[in-house]
Amino acid sequence: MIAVPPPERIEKRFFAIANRCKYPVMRILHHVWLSPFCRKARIVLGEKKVDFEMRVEKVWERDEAFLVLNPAGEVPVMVEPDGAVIAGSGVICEYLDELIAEPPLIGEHPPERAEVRRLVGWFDRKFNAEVTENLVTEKMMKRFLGLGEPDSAAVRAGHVNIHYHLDYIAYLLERRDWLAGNRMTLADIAAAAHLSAVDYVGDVPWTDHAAAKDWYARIKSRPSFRGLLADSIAGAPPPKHYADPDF
Ligand SMILES: N[C@@H](CCC(=O)N[C@@H](CS)C(=O)NCC(=O)O)C(=O)O
Repeated sequence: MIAVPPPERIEKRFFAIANRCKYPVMRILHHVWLSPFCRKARIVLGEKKVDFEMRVEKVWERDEAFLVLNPAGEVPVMVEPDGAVIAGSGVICEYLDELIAEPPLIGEHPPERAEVRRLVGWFDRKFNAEVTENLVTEKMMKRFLGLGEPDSAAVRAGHVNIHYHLDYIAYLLERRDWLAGNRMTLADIAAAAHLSAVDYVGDVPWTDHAAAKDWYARIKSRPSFRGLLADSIAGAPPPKHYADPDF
């Protein structure tokens, strides 16, 4: 007699096959070059040892198919092999940390998790507004989008502000091995994602900030960072030291 699987198993298998036809098998990360938020998601995917493909999304074109994925019109957006859409860097990183246990990137205990999230917010909001926007967005995004010359007052502000942030990194590292505690977490990844974008435009004053430089060298040497270091935008390559482990 032929053993017939129970209906719920047939149903599961049917959906697995149907999904395979309908959706790509690989995880896809929609991104734009030099976005610190996309870089943060890329490093987390690397730390979790997850294979993924990257698709450049011209967010400024407001493509309808992309707006269906994320009505906010922002990258990063991750599409899972089963078609599930995860939008926003914070959501993607939390989702991956819940989905794949090792290595834990948001900490184990509530106080540790609170400190990781405080620092992720620090870099994604404060550093972004005071440094990344003033240097990377002004210099690169404006150029690519044909929005004119960088605002020199904004660029000057970015050059001044970055020193305070590198000092703050040194202050934290006098007390801990990594930014949020004694292991590497999403706080380090968020900070490094922003700094790597600023480093791409050659605007991180590493020589004045030895402690921050040593910490960045540790992150830079991780396999999860390799993809970022290989980035080279046509017509705007990074400075030589960008990919160099002994920068
Ligand atoms: N809070 C969002 C911010 C993402 C974000 O600002 N993405 C920018 C690129 S760096 C974007 O897609 N901007 C397109 C737009 O605002 O139209 C996140 O963490 O993912």
